[in-house]
Amino acid sequence: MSTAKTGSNIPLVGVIMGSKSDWPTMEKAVEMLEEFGVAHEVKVVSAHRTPDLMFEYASEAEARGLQVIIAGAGGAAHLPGMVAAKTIVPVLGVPVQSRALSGQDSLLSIVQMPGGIPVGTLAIGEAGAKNAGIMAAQIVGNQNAAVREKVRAFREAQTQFVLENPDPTLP
Ligand code: RP5
Repeated sequence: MSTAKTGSNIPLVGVIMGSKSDWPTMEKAVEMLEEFGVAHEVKVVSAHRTPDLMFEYASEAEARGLQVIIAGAGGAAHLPGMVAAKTIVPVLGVPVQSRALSGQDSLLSIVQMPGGIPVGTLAIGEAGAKNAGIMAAQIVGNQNAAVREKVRAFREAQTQFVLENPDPTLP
């Protein structure tokens, strides 16, 4: 499997997306994983164009040691739900903003899972991708103190920045 890996460790988080065109959105998730030092891999896996690869990826995820899968897709966004159907590794779904319907289609495709097969669905677009990266780090951080403390520091710095910049009229 030609999976792009970052870092030398075995990946704990798999970041997959339906198309290369999803990368400008999904890289926001990867930026957060890199900030928190979470070993991860990145790959295009399409529910519609490479269905066998999608099944293989999902089927092997647990044995390969993945703790979270972040799956982004747009339009008729079946990737997160279908991956979730083939693994018990938690799946976070990112609705990519589509051209035709601004991501409303992506959101509804991902969020409306039938009871029994959960997908943790984030917001449409870059905010959702960023939050998926943070949430994946929080899940990994349950068992990894170094990651947990990096998430805590990020949250504290974010709070401090707002408190130190209360005047909205200043540049
Ligand atoms: C989905 O179709 C992908 O996730 C992407 O968001 C959308 C459009 O894909 P491209 O036509 O740009 O490859 O499967």
